[in-house]
Amino acid sequence: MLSKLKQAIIDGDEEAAKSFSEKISSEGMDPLEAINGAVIPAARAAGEKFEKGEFFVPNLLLSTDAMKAAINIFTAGMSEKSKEELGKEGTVVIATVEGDIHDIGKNIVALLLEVNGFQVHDLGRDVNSMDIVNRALDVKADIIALSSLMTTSMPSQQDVIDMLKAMKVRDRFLVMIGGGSVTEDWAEEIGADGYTETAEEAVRLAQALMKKGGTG
Ligand code: B12
Repeated sequence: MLSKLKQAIIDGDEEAAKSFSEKISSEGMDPLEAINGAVIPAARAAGEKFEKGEFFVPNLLLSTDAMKAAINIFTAGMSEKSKEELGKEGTVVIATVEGDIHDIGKNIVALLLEVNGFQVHDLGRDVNSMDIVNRALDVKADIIALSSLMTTSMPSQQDVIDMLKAMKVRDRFLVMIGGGSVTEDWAEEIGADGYTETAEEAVRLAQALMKKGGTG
């Protein structure tokens, strides 16, 4: 069933994706197992097809819709369960940085953080750096998580950190960065507190950062 869901997402068949997701949910599979087993691999496969020239933008948009529909079905069951846990682990402000509209990976990171007990303020995509800083100050975030999929938008991750420094509030926040174009070296160069390649590792990083130096 997971492979059928994966294929439906790659094909951009939203109705089939919904029906397989509902079936998987009703059979009682752990939603995270379903997301990791079908949705994330489908996102990767669609991305690879795009890079090889087998897929065009309309294909990707259909895949994205099918992906979002599946994630909505899996998270419907999770939200009730996680409500009482919400915020226990810490507060995160997450965004795709200015100049970048890619949000599939960021949405997965936000979702996994939330189901793992973080209170997540998802500001969306192409978000102005100052807006990110202001919201982090407003909600007294512990962590600022910044996603960037393009080399052209990576400097916006640096902007956020530079603004925190200029406002003399850098030490109030833990900053983690990620997204397709980001590397460990970049994280070091701009003075981020951490980087991971996958959403699952992002949760472990957030937990580790909170243990090391939660800002309260
Ligand atoms: C889907 C896609 C699109 C979709 C986006 C739909 C959406 N709502 O997101 C559409 C078609 C709209 C699109 C548009 C464009 N795209 Co595009 N797109 C992709 C594609 C194929 C897949 C990206 C994706 O979703 N991957 C799947 C997710 C799950 O992976 P992910 O984002 O990397 O996230 C994972 C990790 O990185 C991590 N993670 C993500 N965020 C964070 C944050 C933190 C804090 C942490 C710790 C971890 C973390 O966890 C996630 C899950 O494991 C990539 C190619 C690729 N293979 O990556 C190109 C790609 C990113 N796009 C690219 C480009 C150039 C564009 C356009 C400029 C194209 C154009 N000429 O118009 C526009 C962008 C306009 C803009 N201003 O942003 C280039 C970027 C090149 C570069 N390196 O700079 C790529 C690499 C394609 C290529 N090879 O040329 N794109």
